[in-house]
Amino acid sequence: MGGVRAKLTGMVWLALAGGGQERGIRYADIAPGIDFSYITNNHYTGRKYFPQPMCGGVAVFDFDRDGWMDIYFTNGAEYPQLTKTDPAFYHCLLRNKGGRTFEDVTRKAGLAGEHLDFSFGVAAGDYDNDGYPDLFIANIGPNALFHNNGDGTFTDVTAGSGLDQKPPETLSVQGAWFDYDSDGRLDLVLSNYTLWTPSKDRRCTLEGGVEFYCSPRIYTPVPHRLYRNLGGGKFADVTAQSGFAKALGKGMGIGIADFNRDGRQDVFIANDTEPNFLYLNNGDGTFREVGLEYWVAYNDGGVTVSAMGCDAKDFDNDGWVDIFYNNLKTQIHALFRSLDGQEFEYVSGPYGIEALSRQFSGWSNGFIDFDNDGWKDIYSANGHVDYFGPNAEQHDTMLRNMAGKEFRDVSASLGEDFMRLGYQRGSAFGDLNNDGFLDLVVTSLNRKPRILISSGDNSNHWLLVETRGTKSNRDGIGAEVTLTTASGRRLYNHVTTSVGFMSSSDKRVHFGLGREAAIRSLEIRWPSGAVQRLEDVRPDQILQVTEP
Ligand SMILES: [Ca+2]
Ligand SMILES: [Ca+2]
Ligand SMILES: [Ca+2]
Ligand SMILES: [Ca+2]
Repeated sequence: MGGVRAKLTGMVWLALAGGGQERGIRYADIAPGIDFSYITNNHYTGRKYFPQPMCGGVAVFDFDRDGWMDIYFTNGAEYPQLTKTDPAFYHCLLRNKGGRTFEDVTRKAGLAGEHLDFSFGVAAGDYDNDGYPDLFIANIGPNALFHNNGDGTFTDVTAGSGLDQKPPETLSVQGAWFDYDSDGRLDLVLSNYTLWTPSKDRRCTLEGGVEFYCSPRIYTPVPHRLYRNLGGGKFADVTAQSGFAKALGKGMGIGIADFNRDGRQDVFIANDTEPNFLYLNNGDGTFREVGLEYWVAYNDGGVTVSAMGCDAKDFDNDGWVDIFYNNLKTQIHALFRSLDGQEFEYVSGPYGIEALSRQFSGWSNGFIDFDNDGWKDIYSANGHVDYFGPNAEQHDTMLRNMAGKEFRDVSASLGEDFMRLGYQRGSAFGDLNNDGFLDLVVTSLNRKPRILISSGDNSNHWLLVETRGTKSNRDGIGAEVTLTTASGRRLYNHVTTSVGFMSSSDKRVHFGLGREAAIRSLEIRWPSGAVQRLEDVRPDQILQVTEP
């Protein structure tokens, strides 16, 4: 018997190895070993205020430019006055001291956010091109821009910047940095949700007076906003003249990409209970919203769903950027495959997403190649909106991309720390220990966040590309990178920090190379239009590339 089992085990191992299934990746949560007090605190009391389920934004970014990605968390506030009356509502900055140890430097950095109200998304981007990444934070009331002073401290420079301007009572969820007019300065697109104040909050109750979170459908949609970076720390609200004012939505995640490959940066915004928007950049300062004609406004049933976070990357390696967004349970997470940038096909059914996502309520997410096989997988941070019934607490999911043909759920193989049940919300991706394998940072309502380090080392090769723009914005946001392996396999990715929901990820462009140990060429198309070609790049390194 024992011999038979051993033989079978050996055969299974060989079969898996032959099929490209590498030694298993597992994630270990290192947060319990780090001295920090941050807990995602949405002030849950049973009196259910509408924005409360959205709490715990995350940014993975290298604020001190020492080459190690740091972590920033946003936090809630006390209802109904919306003040951070207690340090339990403060934000948190963790400085990465070499990949495994982190130090809480929130106070030193001036990033506790004690003067803000209930905060949602955070977006990292170097808006003034001084080399140090800055932070934009979306809030219920006034939003906030924090300038990175380059000495470990940040200053709130919102007042007078123009980003302090938004229509009264507008609840903002997420900002995203991108350079829509290619002038080398990062502009900001802002997803807004609705008009809301505590005094306008509607109460929804079950028999016996128990409250539940009301459907967003009872709240009014609003336009998303576009702010043009004028330089000198000033931004102009160009929502009306850009065409953004025409479409009213309830914005959640923002995906930045050049969907039709005309050299201009476009914007996808997932809307909750409203049609999704795809804004194509006309190149003259205006956008046209084409969600309907490009087939991304609705799911395949032609109905609106509770679209949450989103990501825009090329998952099937055909060079065209695809779209994913997650959804509440029973509503199916949505995968849209780009058909040569002309329209999108809803492929959740044929790719297996429909069956695998039905029982999950997803918030943040991302196309990440967690196993470095060259195919971007789909991660989703899960947990229901409300606290009732079975399956309210959920675990995250990792859907493995099987050679661009279908997805398979490999969550259980990633270990107990990955499978922890909770009300997961924000997530950001990045290589925290610089081993070439992407790590995850995930918030969960009223819990300490998880900092999940990948075990890596499955023998697959990789490359991280760190772009530095000169004519283009210094971050290189919007740069498209095409990697061709020695065998001729072509892989596509682009620079963006806007991934998932309320979150901002490592801006370095990640490639998994599978078993291939040689790269024939790397082509970078910069936002300025410059095209740079590098030959014979060594894999398994963090490659810094400066725009010529
Ligand atoms: Ca750092
Ligand atoms: Ca594609
Ligand atoms: Ca993969
Ligand atoms: Ca790593």
